[in-house]
Amino acid sequence: MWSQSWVNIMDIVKPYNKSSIDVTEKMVEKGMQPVDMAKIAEEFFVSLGLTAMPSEFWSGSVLEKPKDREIICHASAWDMCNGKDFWIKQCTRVNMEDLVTLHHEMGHTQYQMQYKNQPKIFRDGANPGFHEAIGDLMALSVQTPHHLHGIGLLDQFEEDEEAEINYLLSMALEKIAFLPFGYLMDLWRWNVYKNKTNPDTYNCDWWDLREQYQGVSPPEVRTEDDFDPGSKFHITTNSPYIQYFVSSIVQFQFHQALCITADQFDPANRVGKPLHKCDIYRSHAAGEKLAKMLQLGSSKPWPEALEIVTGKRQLDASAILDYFHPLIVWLEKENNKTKEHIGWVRDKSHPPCLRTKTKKSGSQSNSNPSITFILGVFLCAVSLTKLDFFLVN
Ligand code: X8Z
Ligand code: ZN
Repeated sequence: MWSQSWVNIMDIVKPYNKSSIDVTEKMVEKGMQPVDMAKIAEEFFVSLGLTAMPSEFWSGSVLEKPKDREIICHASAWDMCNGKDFWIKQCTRVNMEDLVTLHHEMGHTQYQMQYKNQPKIFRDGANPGFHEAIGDLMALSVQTPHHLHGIGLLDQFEEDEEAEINYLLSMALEKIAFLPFGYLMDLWRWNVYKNKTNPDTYNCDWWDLREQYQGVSPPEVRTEDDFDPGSKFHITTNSPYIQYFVSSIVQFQFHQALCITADQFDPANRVGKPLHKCDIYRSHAAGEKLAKMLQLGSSKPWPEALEIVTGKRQLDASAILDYFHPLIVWLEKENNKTKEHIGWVRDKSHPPCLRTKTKKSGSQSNSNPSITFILGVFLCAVSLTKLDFFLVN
């Protein structure tokens, strides 16, 4: 709905006809349950020498959508701050997307458990982007075809160049397509706070950013009667979003550094040991480094935490470029061949959003004023009669 992930168009844009790297079918075929998916995620953390989920995690977490009540299904991780109760809440569906989300949530839990001995004030991520990055970092290894095969979720997979491009393209539809969205969410919100955008232009300003950064337009014309940013959980719950943008950068820095530690990536031999094939599974050396950073919580400035894992103190997007290098080369070649236009232009004859408002805002937006008045008089009369009755009795 928000075009924050484009991986669902993989079927249409897949360059080569190779076996699927989506393991959803296999998960269903195996009769996998949400708890089994959580065990897969836990096992990965444990393989690095990190902490297993405590019994309180298994008894306190909500891993499935309750049948008897409504809950907010947006996945979240909870530190109850007693050093024991670490829970997640996820209405897990049995599919690959939710398997990745389970790793994401458990990344929060692992971080919370690692810094539990810090004073309360430091029990947080080195910065919010670090907190969002840990589970995704695990998923970068777990999603590799080689790893999925190893844990019995992928029967066969090809290892030729075409299969690699397919894989990298699906990862790019997830990770690269997210970047403009991760950026514009808070850009829009900060514009609200700065009064650069106001209630009369909330929706069209949103669609301007969507078009400018993501290159998307709505399937039907929107107006100021609509409030599309409000469809996003983080807008209505006032949850900051820029951390997901930071996470998208820093998780590749962590991945690159830990892959070198695990001897799974060799910067001097990118063909033999490329970054996108790296799987840090079972590397205690990588786990030790990561744990050292996680245990700091927010007790040190984030560049210091970053330095422990990467040896660098700055956010740096070159690790993403490293990861996607073969795809970049391939895309440049293909786009040259097809003379593809790089970018997008607004179709001026079809504006995505009209800066008009037909409905009045407020609870009585559509009501007739005279009916409202008569109703008001009637309700007043009723309450006065009741008051009279009460006083008399
Ligand atoms: O909100 C989340 C997590 C919980 S922290 C499920 N994410 C963002 C989103 O869903 O919009 C993870 C990716 C981005
Ligand atoms: Zn998160």
